[in-house]
Amino acid sequence: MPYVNTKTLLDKANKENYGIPALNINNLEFLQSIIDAGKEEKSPVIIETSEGAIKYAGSGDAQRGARIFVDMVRAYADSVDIPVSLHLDHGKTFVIIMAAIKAGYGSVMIDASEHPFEENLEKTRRIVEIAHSVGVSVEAELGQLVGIEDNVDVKEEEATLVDPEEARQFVDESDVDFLAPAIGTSHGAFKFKGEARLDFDRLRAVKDSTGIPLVLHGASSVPDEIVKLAEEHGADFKGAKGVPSEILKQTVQFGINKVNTDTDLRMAFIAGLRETLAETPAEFDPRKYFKKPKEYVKNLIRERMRILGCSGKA
Ligand code: TD4
Ligand code: CA
Ligand code: ZN
Repeated sequence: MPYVNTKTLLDKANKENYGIPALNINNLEFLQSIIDAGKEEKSPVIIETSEGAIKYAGSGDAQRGARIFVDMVRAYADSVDIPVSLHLDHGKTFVIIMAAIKAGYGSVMIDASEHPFEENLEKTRRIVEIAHSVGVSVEAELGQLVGIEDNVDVKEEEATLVDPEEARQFVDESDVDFLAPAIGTSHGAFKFKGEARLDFDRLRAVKDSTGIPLVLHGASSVPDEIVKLAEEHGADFKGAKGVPSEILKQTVQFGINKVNTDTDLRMAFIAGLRETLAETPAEFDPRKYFKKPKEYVKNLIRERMRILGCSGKA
């Protein structure tokens, strides 16, 4: 099936109330695992790459990196009967956002959330105008990604999380397609010191005030069994903690449609790789020692697709 615009997938998910994982890649192997998971679950697939991934793939040349990802993802999309889209994650650099649009990404994120509201709005508007003129959809972010700490005073916390009234104004005035509201998640494998907690009331208010597809960043679960498996083979992930599946499910109920996931894929891959290297010390063919890591990544994604409700939605 086709290589599609991310908006097609997210508008449907918004209407039918399910989430789709947006899965980060840096190379071929993770893409293969994702496509296989989507095929087996009959799920739509959103692939995303960071600016760092684009530079990595292009050996420093963003135009080349963006083209490599578009070609690779398109070639896979053409060969399967599930819809596949490609998105630029956390675009901050005008030149890289333009490289992605020019290369053929279906959507881009403009992440200007560290700037004051007006400046974020202005930068987002500028990208929306360019992107929409060539049929590319746009994600923006409001608030800062930080975990909700029990001992932080409320004022400080409110300053970093999204303001639902600002969200309404931001969406109205920017014409952005998807919004990432900060509700207490953070990137990486160490999200919470105490119990995992997100601001659901705030999420619901943002959904009410905007109505558009919402994005959860920092959505990895960091499953215990993956951490354990990796640690059995030499990894040290002490204190690793993610967003439990039950909470992910609730965020979808309250309006999240795009669920950004990178850490979990990295963790599943390294667990499989460590296991393989420990068990087959004589192996040096990458196609063989990547087999189990790829399978672990695929299985993790399949489970996530079922949790978010996008299985069978292709
Ligand atoms: O936006 N993301 C993915 C972040 C990718 C970072 O890539 P670089 O290392 O190249 O900068 C997420 O929100 C995923 O969050 P997660 O919970 O998986 O860490
Ligand atoms: Ca940001
Ligand atoms: Zn993110």
